[in-house]
Amino acid sequence: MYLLAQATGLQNVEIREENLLRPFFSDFKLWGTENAADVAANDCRVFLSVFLAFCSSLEFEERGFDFVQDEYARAITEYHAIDKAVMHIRAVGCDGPVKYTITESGTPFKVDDKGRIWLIEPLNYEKAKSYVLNVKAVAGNETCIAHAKVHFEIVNMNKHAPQFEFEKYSCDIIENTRDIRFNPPMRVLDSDHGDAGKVQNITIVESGLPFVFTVDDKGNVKGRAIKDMDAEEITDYFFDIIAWDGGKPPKSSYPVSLECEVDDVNEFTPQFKADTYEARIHREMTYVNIIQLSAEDKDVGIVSGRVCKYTIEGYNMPFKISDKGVISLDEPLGPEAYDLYEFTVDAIDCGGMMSKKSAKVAINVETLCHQEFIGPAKHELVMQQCTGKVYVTPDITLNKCARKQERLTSLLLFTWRPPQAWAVTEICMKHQMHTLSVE
Ligand SMILES: [Ca+2]
Ligand SMILES: [Ca+2]
Ligand SMILES: [Ca+2]
Repeated sequence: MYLLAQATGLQNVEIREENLLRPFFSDFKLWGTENAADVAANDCRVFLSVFLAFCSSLEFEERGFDFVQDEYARAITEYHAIDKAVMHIRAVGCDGPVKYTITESGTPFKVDDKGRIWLIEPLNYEKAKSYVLNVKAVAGNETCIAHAKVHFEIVNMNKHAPQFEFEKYSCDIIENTRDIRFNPPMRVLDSDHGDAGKVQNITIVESGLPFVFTVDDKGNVKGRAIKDMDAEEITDYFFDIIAWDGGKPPKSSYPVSLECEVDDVNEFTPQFKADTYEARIHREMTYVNIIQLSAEDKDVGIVSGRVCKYTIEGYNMPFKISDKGVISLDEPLGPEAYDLYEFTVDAIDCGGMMSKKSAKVAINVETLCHQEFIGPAKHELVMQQCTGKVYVTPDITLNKCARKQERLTSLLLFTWRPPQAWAVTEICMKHQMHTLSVE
C-alpha cells in the first residue's frame, strides 16, 4: 500500500498499487478538496494517522480462510512489460499450500501458486479498457475456499509520436482553386491505441500562411487554402507541418517540409509592348530584320506565360514574321510593289491564346536607287565627209544607284539626243549620206 499526501490541505492525494482503501478514496479526496483552504497541517496528520490505523486493523482482522482483501485494484499501462508480475494477492487462514486460479479464461493474466498475478500477453487499450478477474483460492484439501475480485484498469499511454508515412511529398494547387494536392497522398501513422494513437491535428510551423490541414480517423491528411491561389502573386509556398496525436499529453511528429507550387492557369493573352510599329525599306533589296515586334504575357507559367508565335494578318503580304517577332523580306520588292504596306500582327502564347489587341505595322517602301548612264553629251556632232563614226557620248558612265532627280536630268539628256541624231541624219542626207551609226 502506498499513500502519498502532498502540499497543504490534501489537495493532491494519490493512492498507488492495490489497496483496500478504494471505497474510502473518493470520500477522502472530496474531503480534502472541499476543505483544502481551511485544513491546517496538524489536522491533516491526525486524519492520516486515524486512516492508516483503520486500514491496518482491517488487514490483520481474523477472518478465517480468506483473501487479505476482498477486492484488489490497480491501474496498469497498456505498454506494461509482459511476463512480469503485476500484483500479489494472498489468501490466509488455512493449513497447507494454497492454489490460486483465475475463473475467467482468455485473459492476458495468470496467477501462480504464490498468489502473484502475471501479465502474459500484451495489453491493448482499444480491445479492453479494464479487466475484472475472479480469483479462487483453495487450500486444506479443498476444505478452504476463498474468492476475491481483482480489477485492472488499463491506462491508454501515449508512447509513440505520430509519424508521416513518407519523408517527402510534392504539393501543388491549381491557380484560382483551393485544394492542395499531395503526391503521394499524405497520411500520418501513430502506433498507439485510442486517442493517443489518433492524429488530432496538423499544424503549420510558420505563421501567416493561407492554409489549413485536416486529418481523418485513418490519418489521411487534406490541405486547403483559405483563399483562391494566384500564381501571378505567389508561385511557391515553403513551410513545415507537424502532426499531433490526441494523447494526454499530446505528442508531435517530426516536421515535414513542403514546397507547394501554384500551377499557373492561362488567364492572360499576350500584349504588345507598342500599339504600332513603323519601318522603311528599299526596293530591290532583301531584309532579314526589318523590325522587331515584342509582346509580353502576364501569366507566370512556362507554357501560358511565354509567347510562342507571331502571325501576320493580311492577304498576300510579301513579308514574313519569325516566332521571335522579327519581320523579314525574302524576295526583293520590284517597281510594281506598293510604296506602303500596312498590316496587323498577332502574338500567340505557348498555351494557344492569341493577343486580343493586334499590333499595327506600317512598312514604307522607298525607291532609293536606279541605274543610268551619266556623261556629257555633245550638243553638236561633226562628222567629216558624212562617213565614218562619231561618238555621241564619248565620256558616258554607268551610275548604278542614281537618285530620282539625276534620273530626270538623264531623261532630258536622252530625250534630247534623238533630235540631234535626226539633225545629223538630215545634214548627212543633204550631203547624200545614207547612214549614221550611233554606238
Ligand atoms: Ca501517440
Ligand atoms: Ca495565370
Ligand atoms: Ca497566357
